[in-house]
Amino acid sequence: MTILIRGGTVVNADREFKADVLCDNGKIIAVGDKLDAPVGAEVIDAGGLYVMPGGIDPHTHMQLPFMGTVTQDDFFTGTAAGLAGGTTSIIDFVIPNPQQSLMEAFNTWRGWAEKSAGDYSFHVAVTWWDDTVHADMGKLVNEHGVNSFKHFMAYKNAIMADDEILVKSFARAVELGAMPTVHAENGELVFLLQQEMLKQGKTGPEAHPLSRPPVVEGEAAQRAIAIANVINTPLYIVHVSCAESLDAITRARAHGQRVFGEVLAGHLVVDDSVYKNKDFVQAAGHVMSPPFRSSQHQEALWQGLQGGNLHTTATDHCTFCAAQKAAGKDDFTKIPNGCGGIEERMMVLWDAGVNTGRLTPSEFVKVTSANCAQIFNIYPRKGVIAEGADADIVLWDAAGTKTLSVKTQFSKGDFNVFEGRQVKGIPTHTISGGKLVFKQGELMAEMGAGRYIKRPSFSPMFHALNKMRA
Ligand code: URQ
Ligand code: ZN
Ligand code: ZN
Repeated sequence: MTILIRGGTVVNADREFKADVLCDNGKIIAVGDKLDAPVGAEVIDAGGLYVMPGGIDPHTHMQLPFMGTVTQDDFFTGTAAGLAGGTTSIIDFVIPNPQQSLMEAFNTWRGWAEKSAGDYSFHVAVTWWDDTVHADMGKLVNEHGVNSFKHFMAYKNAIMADDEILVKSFARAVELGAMPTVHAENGELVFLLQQEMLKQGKTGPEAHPLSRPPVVEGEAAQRAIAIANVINTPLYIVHVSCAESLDAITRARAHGQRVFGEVLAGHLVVDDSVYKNKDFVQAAGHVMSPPFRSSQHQEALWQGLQGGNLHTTATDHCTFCAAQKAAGKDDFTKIPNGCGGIEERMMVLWDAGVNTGRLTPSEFVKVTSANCAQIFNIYPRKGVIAEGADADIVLWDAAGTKTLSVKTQFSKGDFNVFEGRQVKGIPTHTISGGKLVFKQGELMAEMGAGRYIKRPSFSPMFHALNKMRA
């Protein structure tokens, strides 16, 4: 399929410029002035629109088995919803049960993801340790294009990685040229506080944030940063939600340590007042970890994003419906943790970021696409409008408006944490793998059209530099 995008303003992480963009056979083959339309090409008039790299969401959980149930969106519906919001690639998670072979889990998730409508890749979680885990990490990096390993420091008695696992896995990652990532909450403290809440008779969703205060996240972030420092590996901290963990990242970076931070669109604009809602469905619908925080943390997170101490935005798209959340009706610790957002992330970031002057359009591209591609080593295949890059493109109408709602979302599930939010700045067209898959509200996602994206390991130099710093 040949597509010529004519008359738009291209926005990359480094600059904005007027140019036409020609796509053929899944790739961008030309970016320039007044390009001719090849015979048979589809011409899209991009006059007055921005032409940007398709969004990359580095944190999703499609059809995740978790807390006794499975998330609503599968790899088709979840990636299709992403395309409707301008996100053309995801990095999801393979999460082996403790004692389950990493390779076996990886192959299971690969099978689930074949139905994806957009491109996908996987972080693989290290939830236990023995020599087979050590060996499987090597296979995953050297044979399967995995270059990042996740560690849940929370979720005691389930998938929590203790310090021994962190140390052994980080050391293995640095050998392999792979990036360790962490969900930074102290799982022991969360467990203690959860029991305390229940003992005090606090069983409702309002107890969820009380059982995971910011200090619990800040401690775990600092601990992971210290371990990474001693082992000399870079570190990526997912869903940074509060000033405490952001401060730990900022301090580490100020001392030259290579630590990257991810922030969720939800944590940037939704605050903890949601948990005070007397309606269980409304409050439980916002139960995710780390929880939504009080408003001063949002300001800190925006400053982190603007100041370069937070690098990517994500969603942690992990959708459960009201019936699933009701599992925790009488005990908040049993409410499946997770919220959606893959469809709304870019619109929320544009509306709350660019329209307020916090982000320029180029900085928007950095935090929704380019930085993620660079951190996870798939740039310039992804994350830029340039000759040779994948034809993953979103056309953006800065004057377009929309009210975000479960009533109009493509994502499955019966809840939307951005319900009722009116945004200005919306995608009008999404091109994925060189095909037009979304146009003026109509979604033409194709099951199975998405490809598994291999992410090469980092060069030894990357770590040699680290060692030089010691
Ligand atoms: O912790 C995560 O990232 C997964 C299990 C999704 N759930 C959540 O509450 N964030
Ligand atoms: Zn997490
Ligand atoms: Zn997650």
